[in-house]
Amino acid sequence: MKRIVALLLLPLCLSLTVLGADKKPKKPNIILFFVDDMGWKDPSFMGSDYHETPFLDQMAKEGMVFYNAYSSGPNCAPSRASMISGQYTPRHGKIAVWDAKRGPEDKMRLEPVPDQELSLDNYTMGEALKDGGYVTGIFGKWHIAGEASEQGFMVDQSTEPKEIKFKKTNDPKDIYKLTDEACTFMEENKDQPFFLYLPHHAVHAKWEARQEMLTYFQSKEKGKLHNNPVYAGMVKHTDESLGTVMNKVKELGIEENTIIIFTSDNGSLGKIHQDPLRGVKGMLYEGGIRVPMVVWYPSKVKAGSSSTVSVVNTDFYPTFLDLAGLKKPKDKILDGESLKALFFGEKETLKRKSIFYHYPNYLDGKNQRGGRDPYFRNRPVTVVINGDWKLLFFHEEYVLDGGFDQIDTNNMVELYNIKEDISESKNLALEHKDVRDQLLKDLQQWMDQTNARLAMKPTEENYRPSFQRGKKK
Ligand SMILES: [Ca+2]
Repeated sequence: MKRIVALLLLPLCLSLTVLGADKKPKKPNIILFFVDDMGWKDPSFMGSDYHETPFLDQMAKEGMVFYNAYSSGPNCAPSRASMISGQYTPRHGKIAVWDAKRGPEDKMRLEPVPDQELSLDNYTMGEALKDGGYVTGIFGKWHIAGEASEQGFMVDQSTEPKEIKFKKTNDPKDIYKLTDEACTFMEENKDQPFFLYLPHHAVHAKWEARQEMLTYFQSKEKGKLHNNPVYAGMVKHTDESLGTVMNKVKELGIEENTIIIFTSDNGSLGKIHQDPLRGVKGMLYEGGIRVPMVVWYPSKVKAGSSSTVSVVNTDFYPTFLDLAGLKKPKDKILDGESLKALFFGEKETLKRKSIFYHYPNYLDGKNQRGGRDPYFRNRPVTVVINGDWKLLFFHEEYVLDGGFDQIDTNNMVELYNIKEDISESKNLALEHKDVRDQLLKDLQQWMDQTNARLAMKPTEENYRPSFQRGKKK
């Protein structure tokens, strides 16, 4: 009898043990595969007629594609600082790459808001995940002030672009070296939750590809949209890295509990066309900020799913906390919103109404595609995207050309319906004054909340705007 009871109890005990193990939710491994300067149309599945991205296409088939994904900035440092801190630029001050005054100074009508470094006091997503029990590692381009190891990355194998020696290594942008390091990191940490941040130096200029890849694309028929063999080669090398990472996840048997997010830090250079998008890297037009984005998490994210909700990389910080079951840090404002419910197909919208950009700086670039003027890619600007509508507010015209009172004639705003006119070809500021003025109100409220300052006359202090009649500057 005892023996029978024991035999009966044995499977019960075993199942209890299993149940017990299941009760404690396992934190998912998080892999952020972050590419530099890859445009919205660069992957095959997004419409390139020349590039080849078989692994990314496969990831898109097995995961979820975000067709309206945005970077939080039009170039490297502001986008990365905003993503890692989870905050818009006015809160952390990293608004520019190198300098807020880039380009011909005699053509700058205002003094830009000075660029600041991301403070070491800023509690980053690296620190939040580390404190939440994750092993955190970075392999590639940090490009924010200080060291990644000081901002929560326990394994810091970040490098500067100048350290890449392609001629010597035959490793374009160190893609294969970084991939190997990332795979070793996963092997070593597969039994505990890890956060793998893999910000490749690719596909940033200067373009590099191995000879055999180059030969292949040189002999391939050129597309109408894309036609550069070196760039195409570099894109394919990067795609191979993604494939290696995905295969390593499968090989380690952790694919059920690992989420991979693929995206880019900003739009592409002008030579790599992104038609129908207007503008290039460095501009706040869609070509500068719209990026490819795919989420892969086989056990939770439906294969072949997609979303047209506008998302931005500042959403990643709260998303990762949410996925990991961690609380938002106290005393820290996170500007993004968790995307977890979107990923899991539980919701189809976000609470947020708008996405904002604040770039009160000058960025050089002569006669660039889609630019507003021939001297700069960016003049001081603040932008709001609200659903189908997008408004760009230009500081120079506001400060120097009559302010809000002269709004109908001074060209201080551009308004686009980006659903109907994704090319931002028709400024509707005069046709839809109601929308224009409402968006300006939203912008002003946001600028007050974040203390976002205007670029100013050189003798004056930076201040905030007022979009009310009769309040003349
Ligand atoms: Ca970049």
